[in-house]
Amino acid sequence: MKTLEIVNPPLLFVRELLIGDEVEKSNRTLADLKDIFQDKQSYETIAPETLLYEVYCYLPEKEGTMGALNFGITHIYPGKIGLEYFMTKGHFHAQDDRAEYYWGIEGEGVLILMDRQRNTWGEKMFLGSLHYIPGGVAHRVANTGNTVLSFGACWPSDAGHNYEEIAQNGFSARLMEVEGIPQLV
Ligand code: M6P
Ligand code: ZN
Repeated sequence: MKTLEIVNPPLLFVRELLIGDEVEKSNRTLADLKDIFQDKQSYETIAPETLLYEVYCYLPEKEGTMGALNFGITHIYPGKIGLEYFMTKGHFHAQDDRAEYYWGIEGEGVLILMDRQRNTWGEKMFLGSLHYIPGGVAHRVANTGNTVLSFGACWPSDAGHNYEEIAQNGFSARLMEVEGIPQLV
């Protein structure tokens, strides 16, 4: 960066799009979420390469840098496995006390939260919804609508992802379509 120079920003965040040379993209398919959904029979009827969600991330510092912040936009496609909505893997943070913000950009969904006592609850997500996720609270997002659900996230670069606990024990409730509406059961 040159002193006194005024330059273009390295990133653009326009509606649901995060654009920049250093933005990294990752995809999650149904195969990546094997064992996460309850209905194994329905799971078998859907192609394993089906795209469930995409994450666009800007990680300005090396993962693990204390004091730095990561930024991401996630797009979850609409769909269900049995009565359970397409959703993210969900995680605690590896540094358990690290917090995170999520916010809704488009579509409809539910942010599923679970604390260390395994109490699970949800917050509705929609354009303009803002969600503070305290440390020690696992978080997962489900798309409950018929269109793409996009949400933003900002989290400390030293938070890390602890997927193992969720892979082993899951959340204590699942977001299912019951009598036509999303409910935690
Ligand atoms: C948000 C952030 C990311 C996370 C992504 C997908 O963008 O929380 O850290 O990776 O959602 O969620 P998950 O990693 O649980 O699949
Ligand atoms: Zn997180």
